[in-house]
Amino acid sequence: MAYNSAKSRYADLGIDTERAIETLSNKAISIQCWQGDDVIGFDGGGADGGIQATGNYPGRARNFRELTADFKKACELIPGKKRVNLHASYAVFDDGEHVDRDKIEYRHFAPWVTFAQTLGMGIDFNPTCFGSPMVKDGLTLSSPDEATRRFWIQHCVASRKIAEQIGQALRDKVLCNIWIPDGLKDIPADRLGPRMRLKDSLDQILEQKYTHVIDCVESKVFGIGLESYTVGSNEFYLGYCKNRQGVYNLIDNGHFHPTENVADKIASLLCFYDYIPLHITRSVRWDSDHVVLFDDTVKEIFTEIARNNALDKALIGLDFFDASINRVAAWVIGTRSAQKALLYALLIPHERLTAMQNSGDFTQKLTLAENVKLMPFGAVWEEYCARQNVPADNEWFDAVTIYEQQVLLAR
Ligand code: RNT
Ligand code: ZN
Repeated sequence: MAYNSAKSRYADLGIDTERAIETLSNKAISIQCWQGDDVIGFDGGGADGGIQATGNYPGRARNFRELTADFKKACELIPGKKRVNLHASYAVFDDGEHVDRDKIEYRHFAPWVTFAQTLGMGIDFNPTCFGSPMVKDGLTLSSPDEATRRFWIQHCVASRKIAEQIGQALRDKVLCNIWIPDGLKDIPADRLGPRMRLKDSLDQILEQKYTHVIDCVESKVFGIGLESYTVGSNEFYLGYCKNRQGVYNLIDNGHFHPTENVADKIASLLCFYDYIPLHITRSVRWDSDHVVLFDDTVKEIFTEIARNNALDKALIGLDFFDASINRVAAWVIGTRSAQKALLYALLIPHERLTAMQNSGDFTQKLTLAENVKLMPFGAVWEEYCARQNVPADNEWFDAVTIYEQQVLLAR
């Protein structure tokens, strides 16, 4: 059998494939609900603020029933532990009901909690500070307009409260991630003012202490139409989090200059933080949020996590939204690719390589690192999928095709 032979070849390198499979199966990946409907949500908003889903593939989910059905279908084809990552714009309203973002309550998300419970999954949460007429001149929490800023503070306060209640209901911790689009197209006259207002907004939002919420803030370098200045930059949030116990800096690998190595940032954050929330994405020329692939960037990020035994610290979420291909397939490809990259990282002989680095055996280190690349990794992945009762890589697409014909094309 291919797996047994792979197992013994990895054993020769000192790697226990059984342990890697076990570790992988216990690590939850938080799957973003917003891939299913092009970040449109249920409250009439939509994606803006410098992000964009492009394409018009048929079958977009238009409501809670459709989105959860699609999400469930994708999950049937994805091995391992999964979580549902929600945005506040996915509030489920009763017929005819509508409340503004500053007035949302737990009851609007109770159907999601029931859904997650039936799938045995946890939930993560994000206030939605975009896609709303209340965004003024592209600004939310850093707005100089006090009414605007107050609205978004209240939205984030409401979101954290909902996250706490979701956590209580699920007896679990909920990652609550604040990302704001705030920035400027052209050269700022004032860089400090917006940041001081953002700091004050965050202080107000985070004042209430919760036991079921892990708070984080997501930095960014630029967005479409916001090319010259982003208020919530990485330095801003790193500084903020360092001064504020229990608030973490979320790293989205699409939010840096293309030549920056995001994996390297993880080993810096690990010196100072006990959680490292992540958005795994794929940027093509800009923060385009293409579907995650089993590529070098993702492998390197997970390698950094695996080699530092930081799996409990890394809170892995996905962030992509592609409207040009089957959306269920996009979830499956992206999540399975991330899991592959994690398994790949778990099957690298990190201890040997580190020992070679420390003893100055750089030639041998480079040789071994190259040799690892052609190890029979695929056989271990196939074994994992089989044990998890999900289709193999060349088998799951049929299920998506049937679902597309029976469900998606009928919409
Ligand atoms: C935007 C951020 C943010 C969003 C989601 C929809 O650049 O990456 O995480 O993609 O919240
Ligand atoms: Zn993100």
